[in-house]
Amino acid sequence: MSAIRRAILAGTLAALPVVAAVLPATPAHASDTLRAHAEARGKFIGTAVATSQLANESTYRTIAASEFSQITAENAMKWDATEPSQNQFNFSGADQVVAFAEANDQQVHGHTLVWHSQTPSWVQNLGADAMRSAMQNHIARVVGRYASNPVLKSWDVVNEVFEENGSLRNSFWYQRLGESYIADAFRAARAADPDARLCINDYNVEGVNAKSTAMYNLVRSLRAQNVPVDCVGLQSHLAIQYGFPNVQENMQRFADLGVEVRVTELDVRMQTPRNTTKDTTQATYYSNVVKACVAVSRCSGVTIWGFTDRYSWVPDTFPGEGAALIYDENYGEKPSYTAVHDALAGGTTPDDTTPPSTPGKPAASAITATGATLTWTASTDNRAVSGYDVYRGTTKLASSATNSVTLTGLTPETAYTVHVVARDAAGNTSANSETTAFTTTAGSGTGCTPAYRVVNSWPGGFQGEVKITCSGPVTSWRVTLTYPSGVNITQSWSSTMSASGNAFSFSNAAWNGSIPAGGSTTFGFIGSWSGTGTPPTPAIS
Ligand code: 9MR
Repeated sequence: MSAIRRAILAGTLAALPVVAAVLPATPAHASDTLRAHAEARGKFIGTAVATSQLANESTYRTIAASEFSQITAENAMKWDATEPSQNQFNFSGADQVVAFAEANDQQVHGHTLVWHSQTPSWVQNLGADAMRSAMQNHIARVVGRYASNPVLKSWDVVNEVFEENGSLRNSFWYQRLGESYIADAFRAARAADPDARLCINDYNVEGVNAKSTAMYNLVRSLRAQNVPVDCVGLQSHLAIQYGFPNVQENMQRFADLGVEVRVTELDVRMQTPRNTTKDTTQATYYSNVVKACVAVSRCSGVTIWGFTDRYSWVPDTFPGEGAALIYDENYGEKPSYTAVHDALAGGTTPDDTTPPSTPGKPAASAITATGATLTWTASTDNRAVSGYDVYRGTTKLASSATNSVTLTGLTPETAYTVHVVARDAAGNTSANSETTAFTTTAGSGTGCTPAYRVVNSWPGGFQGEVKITCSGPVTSWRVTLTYPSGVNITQSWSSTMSASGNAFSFSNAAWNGSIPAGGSTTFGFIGSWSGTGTPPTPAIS
């Protein structure tokens, strides 16, 4: 136990000297603080801080100062705090955080300049040109204020710019200014402080998924255009009930773009109340995030979003959930504290060497020309199953955090024999599940594009046509038209038709299955429907 922790328990905090003075020189000792171990590894360990607790609670202050080498203002640097009315700046909270860091030899991470939330309505109501100017002015003033201060050398320039599916968030910024506001914000921040590391920050981007891939693509494209994006912030608001994402793999792909990666807002919530099992799982999550950062050299550190369960955003936002931090409500260290400590110290807990149990044999359903859904009985693990990988032989087809996955991008009319492997956060993998075989249905053919048109229509009926054009040669094809209800295809030519509900599938006739590279063929049909006017348009697959 460290001197600081002993002092906290003994109630002798006031007697402690300024924290920087008690930090040991590297190498750190097993009993040292989180920050001592992090510093020995060249990483930071951070916490979000709230200004009212910094001002009013000495235990809070002492832990924030002694255990962490980096702090982030939980709210005090957001737009509603720093510029509540246009050009009326208020830096009282922000200055308080910076002064605390200066006094305790800490770094500050600036959070955040451009966000759709906690931004006053006066900004949201501006027209495009005025909004762009207000954004640039805000960045110039806020970043500019601390540009010469060596403790504040990184900023979340834009925060949460993506929707969950990876498209750009339809925020007022995007609606008024389009995508360009992102590049403009980074350029303004660079101009205001050429030495600060400039980050794009988001949640649900910890593992490899659609949203993190969109972020990856945006960072790559911005950097290719010389937009100054230096760093990617992975917020990491995790929950033990949702499984552990493939954090290290994701961090590494960003690192391979040449950007700094940082965990900016780590917490691991659970359904309350706590129990030993949940605490143990939570500790594993904390440990694995820290270990991933330790393993990826471009990961600069991990910031936890607060440190005590006494103060956390989680219960207000997710009723029934909480206990997400590493100290309990009375500032007692939880197993997650030990996990972070040991992960930074190099691991004094025995490594987890127990693999998950073998997953059940996958069942295939919803098989199409290019996809299928697999579902299997979940594995169990001594700690927690962090995810599953689906293989065809030795080729990994997909990964999933749950016991189900939808495969995409398969080849039509092809037999697949697949198995599933479970893994845990320590990287242990289960034995292979039993294999399952399925065959994809016929598609329109590799590289073929069907073009649909209505040739002619009359009240209650129409004549349709599909022209299939292929970039590569095919020997068979199939096109499915799925209409809204009320449409019936009564007759077709140059194809063989089968119907299933409102889905009408057209396969090649014996004589027109072969289409050469660059060639095309056309089939037609007569439809009836109950409405009037323009015939309904089908979905084409
Ligand atoms: O923890 C912050 C909480 O006190 C605020 O009420 C809330 C307002 O939106 O923001 C919380 O912090 C968020 C952070 O700024 C951005 N990422 C998500 C965090 C948790 O909601």
